[in-house]
Amino acid sequence: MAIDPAKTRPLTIRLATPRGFCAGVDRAIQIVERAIERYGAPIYVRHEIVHNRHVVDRLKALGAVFVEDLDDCPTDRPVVFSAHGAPKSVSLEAQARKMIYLDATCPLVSKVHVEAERHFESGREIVLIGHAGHPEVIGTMGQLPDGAVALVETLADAERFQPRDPENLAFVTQTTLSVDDTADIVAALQRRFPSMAAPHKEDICYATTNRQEAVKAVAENCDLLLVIGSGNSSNSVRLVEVALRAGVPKAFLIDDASHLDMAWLTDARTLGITAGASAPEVLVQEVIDRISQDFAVTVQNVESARETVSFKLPRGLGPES
Ligand code: 10D
Ligand code: SF4
Repeated sequence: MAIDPAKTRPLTIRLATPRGFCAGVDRAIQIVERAIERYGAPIYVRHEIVHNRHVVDRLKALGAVFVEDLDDCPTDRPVVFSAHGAPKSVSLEAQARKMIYLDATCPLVSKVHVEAERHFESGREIVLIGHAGHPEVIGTMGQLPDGAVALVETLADAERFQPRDPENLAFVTQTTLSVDDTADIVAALQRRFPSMAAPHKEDICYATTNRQEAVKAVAENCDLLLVIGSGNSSNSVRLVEVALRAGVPKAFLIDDASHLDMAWLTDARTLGITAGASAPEVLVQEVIDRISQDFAVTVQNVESARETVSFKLPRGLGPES
């Protein structure tokens, strides 16, 4: 039998660690699973619990119904709010309708909500660095009255932002931003408004920071880098940008192995792989398995940080209940 030369071609896969599920995603998925166990199906979920097609499809099969608006939920079924957070008006509305609701907002997003509220109570105008239209940004802005929070998306926005009172400003950020872009935006704001109050520590969360660092660590010598994740996942999209900026010639975001174009690997010797914070690890393994059918693969685990963070489930859904 003739040997297929492609199958004997060596390919090194540099696997970024940490990658994939963060503690907030893990907790949010568990909240939906436990709610289905406890209350039975259907359970309503306001917005995709996390931005991943596979996670959403699996939970749909278990009995979750995903909606964008509380108005689309019957009042006699429990509703879960997604990990990205929701405006205050949503929980107030659920209370007014006497609905059972479970808040799967990541504790690190809730922490930003609390920070913004404290600044507001101290009379400060708040700058939120983030992406317009993203549910986390809508949720954070929605913690406070209209006009209390000004959105800054880019360095250009930071340069032209005109506060009501330059001496009475604070900033907070979306948790899943590019660490490097945000540092530039913060530097511009601090140059213009030296007294601006800042978070104690970065609002960009540990998982976002670690996944971006891990991409930088695997980038060296990579001909191509694949990020496993869905197109609406902000933190996953950022990983593609980080790879390209670190000098990887090509980087793609793919949902799963079925979206892998083997032509991308034609001249590749070294391939980087990572996964966004909402992408299940099984999808990474399936991509490696698919590539191993055509190449003599060596997998190098490149570990740049160890993660030990985990979050408790809300009362009533945890192990004590
Ligand atoms: O779009 P994204 O990166 O904010 O969300 P995703 O659901 O992909 O990942 C989890 C991140 C959350 C919930 C925001 F903190
Ligand atoms: Fe929480 Fe960070 Fe994960 Fe978002 S990416 S859910 S803030 S741990």
